[in-house]
Amino acid sequence: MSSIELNGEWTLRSPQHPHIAIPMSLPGDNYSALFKAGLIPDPYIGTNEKDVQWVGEAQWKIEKEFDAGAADLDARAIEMKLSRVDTLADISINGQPVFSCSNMFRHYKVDIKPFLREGKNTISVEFARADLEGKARAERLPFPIPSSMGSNNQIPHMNLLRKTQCHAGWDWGICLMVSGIYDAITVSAIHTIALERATTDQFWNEDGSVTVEVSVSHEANIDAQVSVEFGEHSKTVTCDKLGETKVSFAIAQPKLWWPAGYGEQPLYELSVELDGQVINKRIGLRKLVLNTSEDAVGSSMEFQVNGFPITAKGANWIPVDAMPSNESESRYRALLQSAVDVNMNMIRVWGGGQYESELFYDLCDEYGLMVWQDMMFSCALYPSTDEFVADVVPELRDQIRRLRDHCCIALWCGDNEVIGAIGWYPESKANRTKYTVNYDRLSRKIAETVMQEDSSRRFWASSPCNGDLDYGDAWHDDTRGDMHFWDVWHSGSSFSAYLDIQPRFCSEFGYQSWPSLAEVKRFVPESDWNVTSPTFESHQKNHSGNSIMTEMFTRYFRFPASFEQMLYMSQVQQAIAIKTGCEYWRSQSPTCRGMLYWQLNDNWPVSSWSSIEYSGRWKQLHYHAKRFFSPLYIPFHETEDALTLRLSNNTRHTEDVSGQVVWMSWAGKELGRWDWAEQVKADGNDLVWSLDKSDWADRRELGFFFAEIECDGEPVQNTWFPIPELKNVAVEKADLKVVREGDSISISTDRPALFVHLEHDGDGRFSDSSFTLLPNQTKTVRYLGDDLESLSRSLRVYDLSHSY
Ligand code: BMA
Repeated sequence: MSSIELNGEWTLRSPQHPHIAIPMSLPGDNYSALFKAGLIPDPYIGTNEKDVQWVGEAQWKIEKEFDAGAADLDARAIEMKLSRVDTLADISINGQPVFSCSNMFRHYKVDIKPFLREGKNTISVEFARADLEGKARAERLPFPIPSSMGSNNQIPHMNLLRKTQCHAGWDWGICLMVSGIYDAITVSAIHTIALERATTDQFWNEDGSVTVEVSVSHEANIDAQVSVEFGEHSKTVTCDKLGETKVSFAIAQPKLWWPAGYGEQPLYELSVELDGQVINKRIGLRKLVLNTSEDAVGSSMEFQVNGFPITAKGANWIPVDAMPSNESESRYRALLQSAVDVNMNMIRVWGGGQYESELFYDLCDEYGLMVWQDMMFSCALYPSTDEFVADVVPELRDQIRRLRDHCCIALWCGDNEVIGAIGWYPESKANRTKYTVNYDRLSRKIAETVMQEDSSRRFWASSPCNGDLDYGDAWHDDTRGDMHFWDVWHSGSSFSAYLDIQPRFCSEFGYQSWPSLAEVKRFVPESDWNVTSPTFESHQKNHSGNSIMTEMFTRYFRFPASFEQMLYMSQVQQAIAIKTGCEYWRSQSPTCRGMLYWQLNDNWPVSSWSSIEYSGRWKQLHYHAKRFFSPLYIPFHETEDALTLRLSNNTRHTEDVSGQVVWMSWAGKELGRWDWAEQVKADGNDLVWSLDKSDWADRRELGFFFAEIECDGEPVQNTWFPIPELKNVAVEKADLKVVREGDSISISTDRPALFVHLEHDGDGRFSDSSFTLLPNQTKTVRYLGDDLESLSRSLRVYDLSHSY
């Protein structure tokens, strides 16, 4: 270690704005510093986004004074490590240039000892304008490489910069061209030998035992001893002269790591110590393969963990915040906890964001969330020039080396929708061969680098993709690969379009909603409480988003009575959309082995496809996800001649399950009731009940079907509407009785109440919400949070019958 501290307070200046000299805290970004100093308004409130664009149109310089003691300077070398430097940065110490960065995703390491003097030193980082560099690079290209300027990015040529692509805006994202350094800077004194990294490999034996091989990389040709501890075992060995020392541990009875819902997540502590430098990791032992073997339908797309087939359930992840200073352990924890709380077991780190922070992957290891990891290329074409490839290869090397020991990572995927993007632009449509070869040149390089660094996992060229060297329409191919299905939403199809496809693995499909009233209160001035107001339009980045949602109301529902009811109903609509897909695809198990909806989170308050609002509040969809992703679930499906209920068991155990189906009229009269009991084997999907169409289909308008089971001691319900266009049926007004005592809220009703949803203005969530409540039952919901004051002041209970 060294006593040199480079985190904490720096001073931020801009040559274009000489009056600015304010504190900026590292890790952190310049926008946050300017906001904190009162020099810009909160970019997330009202229409402020447009007023803060000048920040991205300036150069910035940050500077810090620090002390170096005599003891520090005694070291043979002083290593400074930097990562997530955003983006074009020249670093100097005491006025002497040290090095330059040009790639936010690279890890930089430099010996700063030659630049230091005893006592006071000054370090400075000058950030050049990314937008101008993008233009300059575009001019140097041998042929144009188009990007989604306008529909996603507000600034051109982001695809030529190795910077988080959504910093320039996205179809859910604010445009803030932030700069700064977002990981802590570390400084280590090297006395005899530098420790570079430690990585592990798992070699599994037939008898279930595993050999864990730890490879320690260090400086070559220096005599030293390295100590390695793994779980209960430890070894101290002499460093290999060639610079890589391997230490193996045989684990006879490994405690296996499983995805959430399939088993536990034991993690073994790994600690490597060399010359005072220490690397600590936590290692999960598991065998993971992606099975893409041929089957009756085409090829499967199935992750298997420890030999067991997994149904991947989850959502797509975007960066936590458009201003990276707002990333915090508590927000990462809350978001990922919210994912496991609704029975997710996979998160896709989407290619337009960032290789996530270490904390993200630590938490995914701990919670049992598998990670589909995209490389950071998204929705644009990318160059395959020597210059670009030379920037990308070391980036991938740095990232794969950093991440490969996280057991959560299930797959390396080359990009998001870049194969698809070949079909989007006039240039590439006119010369498809040239742009396809261009794609493949970069893609090969990415594949090669990833495989060199980690051959234990599969490389998947793109999401969506039909397989290696397959440039077919992965958006609509039900036979193989992963699919992005956007016909519902971008193409305006009705929700029933989800029932027309049977994807092998749907890695993106989404439906937007507006934020809840509680969220709106945090960023919309009351004068703009209207979905076509300036604030609402500037917080809707998908050009036709507001029209799509409004038009969909007219297909399914009686038009909501007020602004507040429009917000509520937009979330009902979103929940129905995503549930329709997931419910059907679960009923078709094992054809479909993955459902990752778009998107889990928001990086600022916005109208979007997310199921969790920017503040962390669960939308109705998130409560529904807990049911349709439940390890035991009861999907309804209308076949040609019956209504069926199946029991889908996504566990490793045989389960004995019993439940009921109720057919109920809108007035609350039982039209039928059936009890059933079934033993379903591990990973099974059995028919448990069916009702011939002759018994109900000519009376569709009378009511709805309701089913319930228990999973892990908690009820899991499902409601099915014979006529999905609820505007056409006689839903009766429900008289809801709500009694609150402390954190417990009891609700009862005289008529069936649909999408009963609880909301209040403060933080926290409810144990259940957006549920169906049958008459003459009392449902008790618990408030999980610590803002009881807000709960008692602002609790609101919505239901469908009062939306119009
Ligand atoms: C997808 C994503 C994102 C986008 C979303 C909604 O395909 O990859 O680029 O935000 O659609 O349009």
